[in-house]
Amino acid sequence: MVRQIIVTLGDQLSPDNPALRAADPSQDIVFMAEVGGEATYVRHHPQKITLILSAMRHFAQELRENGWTVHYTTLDDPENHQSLGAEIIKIAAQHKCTKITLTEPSEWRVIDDMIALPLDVTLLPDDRFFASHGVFETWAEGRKALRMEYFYREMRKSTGYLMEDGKPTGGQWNYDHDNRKAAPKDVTHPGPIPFTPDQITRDVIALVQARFDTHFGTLQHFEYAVTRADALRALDHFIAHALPRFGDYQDAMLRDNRYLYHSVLSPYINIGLLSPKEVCDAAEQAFKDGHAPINAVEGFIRQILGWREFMRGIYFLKGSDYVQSNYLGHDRPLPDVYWGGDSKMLCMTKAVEQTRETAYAHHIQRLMVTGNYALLTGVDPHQVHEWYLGVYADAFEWVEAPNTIGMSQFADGGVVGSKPYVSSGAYINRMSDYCKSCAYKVTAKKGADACPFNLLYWHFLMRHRDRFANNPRMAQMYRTWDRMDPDHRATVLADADAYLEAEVPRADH
Ligand code: FAD
Ligand code: DLZ
Ligand code: SF4
Repeated sequence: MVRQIIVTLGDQLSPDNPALRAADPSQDIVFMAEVGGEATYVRHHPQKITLILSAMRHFAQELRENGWTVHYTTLDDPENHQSLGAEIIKIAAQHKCTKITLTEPSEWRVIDDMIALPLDVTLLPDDRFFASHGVFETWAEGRKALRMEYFYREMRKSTGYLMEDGKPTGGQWNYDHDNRKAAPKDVTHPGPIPFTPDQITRDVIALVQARFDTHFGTLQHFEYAVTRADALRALDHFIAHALPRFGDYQDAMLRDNRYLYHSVLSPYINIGLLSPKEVCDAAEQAFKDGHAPINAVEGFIRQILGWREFMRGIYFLKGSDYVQSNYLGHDRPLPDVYWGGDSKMLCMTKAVEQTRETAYAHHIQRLMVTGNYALLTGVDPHQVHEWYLGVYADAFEWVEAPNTIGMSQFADGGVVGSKPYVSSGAYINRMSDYCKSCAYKVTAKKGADACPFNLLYWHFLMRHRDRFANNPRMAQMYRTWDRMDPDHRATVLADADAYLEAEVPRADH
């Protein structure tokens, strides 16, 4: 007789996830299911689907080895209903057990589906984060603006990371001004460990190739870790080889180096193979051992303890409608370049190419290349959101949506950021080596060969002048524009209009 069914979702693969902790292997069974519905509600990248399904299979194997009874539905099971809810109902009926327990799903869509099940469902708070919903809500209450930096300081105080006698180590909360070095000539770090697929992963690759080969993304070189043991190796490798220079080159981009000093740990943290705490502990230890400098370690810990926790807090605070936000009223369709269509823009082509081949791009590529271009061209933010949610191995709505809708597209009207992240080509040129080999000229401000970012930047600022001219962080840009020669300004705006109509036409054109 089964006492309860412990549902374990594809991003809950932590041995200590709360539902497993609350269970008893002698009376309860674990239920896991590979379902087509989760791979297609947005068309996920084949490498992302492979990562999750292979990690699920390995996790189920480990649970069995540790004495659990696991009911596991594979994707190609002919009886598979291909939806989580329908599979749970089927298994509950088979075992004549109505009691279902799971760790709170990370996404509103799945929470709603689970609560709606005609069963006795218990959701346990997901304590694999530093801040509970309650901690974030209490911090946010009564504040006019929610700014990551202030939340982060509270998290530093409550966790004690990089704190000495109640003060931040080194005297500063934030060492970001040291973390904006231009791209280095030679990168000494070879990038993340390329893990060789084992038989389980090879089976999943074949399955995914057979079923999802129309999804954007290749599967030729699948190199992600799919077990906790390998994810721990990836963490050790990052700490040993990349962390010391992580800070310096955090914002840099190189056309022939996809990773620079980034960790590529987000997929593992987000599906539960690594805990954010053990990752931050390892980084702090590297500082204490004198292995990595403060700007690197503080910068890295801030991404996880600050940004990652802040984004989750915003997602749950703002509710399920947040992903529909469109403050700027942008309505152009996502252009083909995002799906690998031809483009003369080298930065876009390179960012999309590596996304297709690895399901990974680092933060500045997402924010200042693909995100910047979508924002400047006025693409419908929901389409942008669905693209990011589908194409990255680490993309789960709770973290992807505040980054895309909020930080990148300013579609939430300033909940996440105090101003839009927009830039002309000059920023990309300063931080990368893309422009040297681009068909466009980054120094040209107008005309057919002008870098599109240069035209679109001003077009964006003028389209939204009413909204941003009084923003203290943007007023200077409007003053610069107003000082320019009127004929020059008219040509820039006309060239931008022509570019938009040719490259990013509205759907009704
Ligand atoms: P590193 O640069 O090595 O950073 C270390 C860790 O910090 C990451 O592994 C991640 O866990 C955390 N982190 C860094 N920046 C952020 C951030 N802004 N928000 C939350 N966590 C952060 N991150 C996701 O995990 N999933 C997403 O779906 C996602 N979508 C994004 C969409 C857009 C438009 C943008 C601009 C950013 C998005 N990010 C997302 C944030 C960030 O780009 C990725 O976390 C990072 O690129 C992952 O690569 P990495 O592990 O090499 O990160
Ligand atoms: C993303 C994903 C995919 C592609 N497939 C599955 C799956 O087959 N089974 C599963 O349990 N989870 C999968 N996931 C992860 C879920 O979509 C994830 O749990 C939700 O996005 C967050 O609640
Ligand atoms: Fe990108 Fe413009 Fe540089 Fe070309 S010139 S790589 S389009 S920023």
